Amino acid sequence: MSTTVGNSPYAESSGSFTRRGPRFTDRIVASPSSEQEWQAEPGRYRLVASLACPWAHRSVIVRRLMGLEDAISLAIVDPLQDDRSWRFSLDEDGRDPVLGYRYLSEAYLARDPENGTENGVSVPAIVEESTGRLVTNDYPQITVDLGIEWAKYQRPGAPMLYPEELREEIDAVNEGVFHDVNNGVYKAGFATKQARYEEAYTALFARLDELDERLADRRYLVGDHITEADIRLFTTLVRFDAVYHGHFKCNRQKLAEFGNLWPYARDLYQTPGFGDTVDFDHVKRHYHQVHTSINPTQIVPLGPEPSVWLEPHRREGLGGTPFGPDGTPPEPLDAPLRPLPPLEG
Ligand SMILES: N[C@@H](CCC(=O)N[C@@H](CS)C(=O)NCC(=O)O)C(=O)O
Repeated sequence: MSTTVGNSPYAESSGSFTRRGPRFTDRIVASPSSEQEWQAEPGRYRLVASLACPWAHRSVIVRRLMGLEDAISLAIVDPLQDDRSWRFSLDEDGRDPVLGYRYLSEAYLARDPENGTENGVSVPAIVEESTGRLVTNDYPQITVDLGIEWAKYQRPGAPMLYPEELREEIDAVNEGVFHDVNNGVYKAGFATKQARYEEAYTALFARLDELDERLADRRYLVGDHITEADIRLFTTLVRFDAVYHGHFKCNRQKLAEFGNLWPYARDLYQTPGFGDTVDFDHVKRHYHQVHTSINPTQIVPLGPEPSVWLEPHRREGLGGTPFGPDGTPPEPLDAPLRPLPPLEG
């Protein structure tokens, strides 16, 4: 069994969970106009992700939906961090084959030797392959930029995930989803005061009720096609019953007990680019074995049964098309992204 981080990697105060924001907010864009903007260029960057992490998962989905696999390479870290954080221990000799690093922190320190890791070492991270320097860990901007700034290198039929005319509505939905759902489950799970937990739990389920209602007569959250809003909600929903319901005590009900959210999440799961980037082994092992303050035995639960995600969703009747009027799905993946060896012990 590997060494794990004993406590939550997040700062806590007054019983509340406080998220450390991204620190490196440079962007990769089509036409850079300042030192903080890097040129979008195939073969230049490596996306480092954990398949356990909902924030990193967003970027893995978007890279696939946009067909950027040949333009931006992908490194998958071990779901278990040690006291030096994310590491490439799934790779031969424990080193990333492109960057040559054992730890993602090396890319942060290559970018800023003094203070690179002072705000944590988080995924997703985009690293310049030739220099090994971290470019950005700004996860909300990463997905928006992969969708827009890399247009020249995207596959034919790629969707528009953040269309201009819908941005205001997408941003408004994302705002509530971020605070109450994406981050809300963490606020509930890492609370160390009863009142803080209850606040997070109440806001989470109020928001899920609202979203459930919103999805009663529309296939997607905003407009008639998949957008950033669906991706951001999906990566939390797909982890809900496997980790947040039990491990983070978000247990008023399971996702599978919501009338609309559950078929909506299955619809997305069954869409190429979504379910094929989900790995419940990575997800369950990370949360249950890394957060030893919440789960000191580090036992990883066997359930829930993943095949329920493939049950028919019957949402086609609501109209809308996943990839837009002229869009097409990405090619199927031939194999899972990074299967793990069986658990020992
Ligand atoms: N830290 C980012 C989001 C990404 C994130 O929290 N990733 C987690 C994994 S799910 C991570 O890498 N945590 C380690 C750390 O922050 O040091 C933020 O809130 O700006």
